[in-house]
Amino acid sequence: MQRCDQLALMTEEPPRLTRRFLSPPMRDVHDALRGWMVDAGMTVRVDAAGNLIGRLAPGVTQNSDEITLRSCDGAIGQASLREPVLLIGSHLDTVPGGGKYDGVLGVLLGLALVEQLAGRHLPMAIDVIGFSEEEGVRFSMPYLGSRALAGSFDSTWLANHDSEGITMRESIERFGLCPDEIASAAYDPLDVIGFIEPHLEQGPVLERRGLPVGIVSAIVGQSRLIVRFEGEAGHAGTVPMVPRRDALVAAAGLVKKVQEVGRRVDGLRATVGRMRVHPNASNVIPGEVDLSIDVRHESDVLRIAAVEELIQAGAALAAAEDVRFGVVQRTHTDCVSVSPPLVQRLTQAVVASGVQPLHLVSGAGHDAVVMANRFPVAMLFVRHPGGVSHHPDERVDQADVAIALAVLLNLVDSLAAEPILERQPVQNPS
Ligand code: HGY
Ligand code: MN
Ligand code: MN
Repeated sequence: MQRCDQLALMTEEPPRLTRRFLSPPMRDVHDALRGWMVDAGMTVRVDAAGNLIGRLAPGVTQNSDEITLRSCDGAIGQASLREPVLLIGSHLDTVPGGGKYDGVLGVLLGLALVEQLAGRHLPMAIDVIGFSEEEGVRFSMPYLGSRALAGSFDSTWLANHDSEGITMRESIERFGLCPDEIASAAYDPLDVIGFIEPHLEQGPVLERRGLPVGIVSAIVGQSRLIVRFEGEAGHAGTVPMVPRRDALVAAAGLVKKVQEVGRRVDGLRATVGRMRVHPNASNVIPGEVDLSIDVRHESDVLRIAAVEELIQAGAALAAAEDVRFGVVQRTHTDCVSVSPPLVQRLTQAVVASGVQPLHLVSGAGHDAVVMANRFPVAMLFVRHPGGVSHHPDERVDQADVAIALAVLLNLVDSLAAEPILERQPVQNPS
């Protein structure tokens, strides 16, 4: 809990917690985590996508000070990765003005687990992963870290730029890493026992049920779009009201439509969270507007139908205002299934910790979404008092974190005593 407090001070815009992909405070987070991991006997590396990974080697744990950075100058020298490995972790980036547990809690639970395992003989390695990017804030593209580890990072994304015009390639190089080596960050599925992501629930279910932890049964699909309205800028005082080609008037109609569709389709979540207005001056008719649209549903069919309806509505609203309309960027992840054998073990571990097992669907996206395309995954949710997330009021109770840690210890015991032997690439349809 103290470490969560400490990492929450590492921010781009104090006192708000904002930590985007490979921003300067991410380096501070790496420094802190590296120190704790080395003290816990782990070998630490940062891969070319900026994921920080601490490895606890199989066998009796011992102190280690080996630190590697996968930089362009070839300073590698990392430990052999060809051994069965259990992956545990979550992301280190945050949304703007985020809370101090979303992501970080899962990384620190992995580290605390390793600390608890001190002196134990394990037949497998444990990698605690701090993913570099999950929220999609800096480059409007989520899951950059997990895509690298799952081997699905598309190198054309390196040309995308952030709001300051810095390309993803430049951001990686400025952090001292080599973007052309991202492909080598991927794990071989034959080595990976599974990926466990502990995470704050970010919702009210466990609190309502009076349970400290829960087991994720599926993660809903998610579509993220950026759409653009292009009208004609002009003088706010001299251009008559008719005819005007006001991009923001058309965009405002779509914001309302997103809410309407979200309310009409049972179980749908639809949000406009970001808008860019150009030239963004009070005395200029808006000439161009970009909107983000985030759409989620347990059913991929209903989600995609909603996205198509919104695109058609955008086109109609644009035509009514005589402005142009287009989809600039679109990413999808389908609803993700978790690994039945791993979830069964996790469920047994929850029961062994004295907690009634509850399975629940995650409405939030997680690194597990992408990892599930290549590896068996399971997620452990921790109760979230108040259920407010992506907000500074995010909270978690220490007693619940202690139970989550006990569950993870029970899970490792179970996997050490009786491995899940079949390790092969999994195919989720994202
Ligand atoms: O947006 C999400 O669901 C996640 O928190 N990145
Ligand atoms: Mn989040
Ligand atoms: Mn998260």
